[in-house]
Formats: sequence, structure tokens, C-alpha cells
Amino acid sequence: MINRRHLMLGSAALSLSGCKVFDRASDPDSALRQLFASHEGLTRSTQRALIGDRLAPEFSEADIRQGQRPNGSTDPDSTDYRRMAEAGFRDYRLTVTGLVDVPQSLSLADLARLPSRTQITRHDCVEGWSCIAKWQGVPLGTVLQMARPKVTARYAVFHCFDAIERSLSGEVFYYESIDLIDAFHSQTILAYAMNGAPLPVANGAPLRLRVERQLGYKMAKYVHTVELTDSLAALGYGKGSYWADRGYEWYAGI
Ligand SMILES: Nc1nc2c(c(=O)[nH]1)N[C@H]1C(S)=C(S)[C@@H](COP(=O)(O)O)O[C@H]1N2
Ligand SMILES: [Mo]
Repeated sequence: MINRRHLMLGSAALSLSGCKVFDRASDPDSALRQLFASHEGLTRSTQRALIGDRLAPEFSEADIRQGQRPNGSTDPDSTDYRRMAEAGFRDYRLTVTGLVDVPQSLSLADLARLPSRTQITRHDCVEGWSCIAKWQGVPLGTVLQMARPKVTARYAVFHCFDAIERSLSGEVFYYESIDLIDAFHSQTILAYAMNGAPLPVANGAPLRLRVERQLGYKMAKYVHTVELTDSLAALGYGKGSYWADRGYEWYAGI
């Protein structure tokens, strides 16, 4: 029953996109189909099972009342990042790696050539504030599909440019992860534009995740690598996210 529901969720999300890269999913023997069918094991809580393919609310332009309030890291200071920012992110590449058959290395121009999605959504920070903003980017599912996930893949892990913590034992770069249900959700995008302009550095330039059914800390900014894995144990302290490793929920559903 659950397996069937997930298959339906998969095909619903895919048919919405109307994009050729998803054609493979309509083949019942395809790896992507099997990928969706294997998601039952990820469903850890009743809440997670119940939300299914629900869409986060979307708003109108008139609901955008202020800029997106920058939070967390707002100005990564590594030499590499600064140099890249000064050059307008010309040398930026998004790496897609891990449990995939065809690893990807995509420039911003490559990403801009893919079909994009624009959505006006509300960002809810765990600290208690919200902002409505317009986000444009490429569906994460499109990019993952290009990389051909292996059937063993269960999580998408995001590695970021910003050192959120520094101590004698070294730097900790921001990291996050989501399961493949959220990764292939139609509103999950890698955003390169906000409120009609290129994504500002303060909000995660050149590329940040939007995963609209979860809290703000899930929406990794400054993403340089998406890694598909079958486990989160080797990441940080094993909870799958910088903030989950510090006491917040890994699945931060709203
Ligand atoms: N790389 C990175 N991503 C991050 C953070 C961060 O510090 N570093 N902060 C998170 C938190 S707590 C929030 S609320 C949002 C803030 O996004 P904004 O700056 O665009 O409002 O980014 C999230 N993603
Ligand atoms: Mo946040």
C-alpha cells in the first residue's frame, strides 16, 4: 500500500515537470521506479508518512512584504569562495556525486539551461521568524536524474562552502541532508535567483536548496556538492545535519 503510494507520488511529481529527462521513470523496470519503491524504509514517523505528496502553500507577489532576512552564515570568508564571488561565480561548479552512475559537474550556465521552477513560499526559521520570497531554480530531481541514482541511494547530502564553526580542532562546514522523497518533490529546487534577481551572497549565492515543507535550517545555502548516500552515519556526528547534530530534528516538517 505504502509502496504503491510512493510509486504514485513519484509519477505525479514526474509528470508535473513535463520534462524529457524524466522519461525513464515511466518504464516500470527503471532504476528510478525502484528508487521510489524502496522509500518505505525511510518513513520513520507517522507525520512523515501522512504528509505524502502534500505541497507547501504558495503565495502571490503582493505577499512579498520585505527582503529575505539573512540568517546563519551570510558572508563565507574562505579565500576560494571570495575569489569565486568576485568573478561573478564564473568558475562555480555544482558537483553531483556518491551513489550515482553518471557524476555531474555543472556550471551556473548549465543549470540555467535546464527547465526552471519559480515559487513564492514562506521560509520559517526555527528561531520564530518567517519571510515570504520568490525563488527560482532547477528542480533537484532534474539534476539527480541526470546523474542516474543507484538503487541503493537513500539520502541527498548537501556540502556547503561556509565554515559555520572554527575551533582548534578545525573548521566545520555547513552540511544538511534530506531523503529522496523530499529530494524528488516538485517544490524542492536548487535556487539561483530570489525575488527576481540573482541570489545574493547573504542568502546563499550562487546556489541554495529550497525544501519547502521543512524549516529554514534544512535549506542549505552555498551548496557546492550534492552527494547521494545510503547512510548518514559518516556525516558530522551521524544525525545528518549541522543543526540535527546540535539537538534539532533531522526531519523538520512544518
Ligand atoms: N550553508 C548554510 N546554510 C544555511 C545556514 C547556514 O548558516 N549556512 N543557515 C540556515 C538557517 S538557520 C536559515 S533560517 C536559513 C536562512 O536563509 P536566509 O539567509 O536566506 O534567510 O539558511 C539555512 N541554511
Ligand atoms: Mo533558521
